[in-house]
This record gives sequence, C-alpha cells and structure tokens, in this order.
Amino acid sequence: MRCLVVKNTGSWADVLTPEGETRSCKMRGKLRLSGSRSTTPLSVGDYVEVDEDGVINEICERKNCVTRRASNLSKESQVLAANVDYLGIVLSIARPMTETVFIDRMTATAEAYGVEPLLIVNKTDDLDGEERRYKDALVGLYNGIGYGCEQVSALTGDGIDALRHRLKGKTTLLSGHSGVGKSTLINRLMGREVARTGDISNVHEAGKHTTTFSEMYVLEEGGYVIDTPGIKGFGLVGIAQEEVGHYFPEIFKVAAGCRFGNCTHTHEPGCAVLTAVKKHLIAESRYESYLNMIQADQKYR
Ligand SMILES: Nc1nc2c(ncn2[C@@H]2O[C@H](COP(=O)(O)OP(=O)(O)OP(=O)(O)O)[C@@H](O)[C@H]2O)c(=O)[nH]1
Ligand SMILES: [Mg+2]
Ligand SMILES: [Zn+2]
Repeated sequence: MRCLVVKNTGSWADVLTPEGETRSCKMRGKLRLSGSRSTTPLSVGDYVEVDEDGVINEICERKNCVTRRASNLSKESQVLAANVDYLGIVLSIARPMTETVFIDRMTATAEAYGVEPLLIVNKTDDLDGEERRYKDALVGLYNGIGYGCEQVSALTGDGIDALRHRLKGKTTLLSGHSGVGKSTLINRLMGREVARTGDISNVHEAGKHTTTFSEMYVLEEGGYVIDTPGIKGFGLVGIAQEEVGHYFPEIFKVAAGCRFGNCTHTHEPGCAVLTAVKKHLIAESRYESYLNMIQADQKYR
C-alpha cells in the first residue's frame, strides 16, 4: 500500500493511507529509495510502501528533496521534506522586517532544489503608508522575475482564499524568519489551532541548532503544508560559487551575453550582467544578494 509520510519522529512515522486515514507505522531497519542501493532517512513528504503488518518497507522515488546542513560548518545534511512543489517564503515587511538578501537566498535555494519559490507577504493589516509602498515595490520586483506573490493577513484572513487556491493540490514547505507568522498562517489555513504561535515556542532555540522534525498539515481542499520549526535560520546546503548565478533567473538569462564563459559578474570586461545592473534592468538588491552569496559561499570551501 502506497502511503504518504506526514510526520516522522525517528523510529515511527505517521502516514496517510490512500483512503485518507492516518496510521502510525514502524520502519523496517534502514530504508532504501526505490531503484537505488543507498539507504536514506525517511522524510515528511515521502511516499512509502507499507505492508499488511503496517511496516514501512521502501521509500518511493523522490521528485526532489530539500535538505539543510546540520549546522553552518557541518557537511552533514538533514532531509527537511521530499516531493515539494513550493518553497513558501513567509515574510513580513515590518515587525519583523525581512531583508531582500534573505528572500533571495531562499529563492536561489529553491531554484537549486528544483522547487518553485512562492512569496507569501503576511501581516498586510499592519502597514503604514510608506511600508505599503515598499511592499508594493517588493511584490513588483519579484513578480517581474516571474515569482508568484500572495499578500495575506493571517490575523484578519485577508487574501487567504487566494492563497488557498494557489496551494490547492500542491505540497508547500513554509520557511521564513521567526515571528513572521508561519504558525498563525497554518492555523488560519487549517481553520483551527494546530500549530503553536507566539514567541515562547522558540526561546530556547534561538541561535542554536536543535533537532526538529518537520510536520505536514493536510489542507481540507487538497494539498499539504509543511512547517519546519528549525528552518528559520536557514543553513541549507551550500550552492557552489560558480553556480549561484544559475539560480537568479534574471541574471542567468543576461549572463549568456557575457564575454567570458566563466564570468563571475564582478569585475570582468564585457560583462552583460554589470551592464544590466547599471541600466537598472537587474535590481540592485538582487545583484547585491548575488554578491553576498558568492562571497559567503567561500567560507564553506
Ligand atoms: N498584525 C499581524 N500579526 C500577526 C499576523 N500573523 C501573525 N501575527 C503575529 O505575529 C506573532 C508571531 O506569529 P507566529 O505565527 O508565532 O510566527 P512564526 O513565524 O511561526 O514564528 P516562529 O515559530 O518563531 O518561527 C504572533 O504574535 C502573531 O499573533 C498578521 O497577519 N498580522
Ligand atoms: Mg512558528
Ligand atoms: Zn558577467
């Protein structure tokens, strides 16, 4: 029987049967990915084969999987979720504010994993005039690149129907800074209190790596939302320096016109990206994030 893993606590996993029932299953030793010889840890979002005794025997082939480094300097990685359609980047414009460099790290990471980034601007109820203008400019910028943006208030419910519609039938991994309202948003989408909100839940986690398990919520109208408490600091697996530009679609497109094939778009003569930045065809904030990522990446080499 093919089931979907919605919760994984290490030795047990909660799965959703084809009939839509939740069952607790044990795993048979180390699990293999179907068609592969290597063993891999089970993850939320995995499809698995469960036998008559309710034991998980095999992990079905994955469309993709999102991992992160166990810690910033570690090479070990932890699977956060498998078979993800959207990386939902939840952000607020103010209280707390989300820097574009953070958004861009997330969009680039999503691109690297083969997951579509989706910006979810929350707390639209809590903006003054200037913040509202900034929000509109931000949405314009990311729409221009081709990324979807949903504007919501998890508090008032504004924009939630449109978001629900977008998430229908998809698997969405939520990420974003602490306090932007991920848990509140999940509760709003679910129509009941399933996730803990407020600042208390994360006090002891601040700045530290804690082992946390992702949890998947089943949306009534179809689709799944995954909350990963530990993801907010984001130590996702690094992208090689020379590949960073591939994951900024507007930079990648323009880079085809650079004189040198190995152009880093920092100082080279005949660099089409530098020209596009000067002409404001590529947003300065995006270019700065690109620079930040190729520099930051050197730390891991
Ligand atoms: N004004 C306003 N406040 C919100 C909204 N959504 C969430 N909040 C508030 O923001 C605070 C943080 O919300 P949470 O849902 O706990 O944030 P989180 O992203 O889950 O935070 P972590 O679990 O620490 O990562 C709470 O006090 C919420 O009531 C919103 O749409 N508008
Ligand atoms: Mg939370
Ligand atoms: Zn260049």
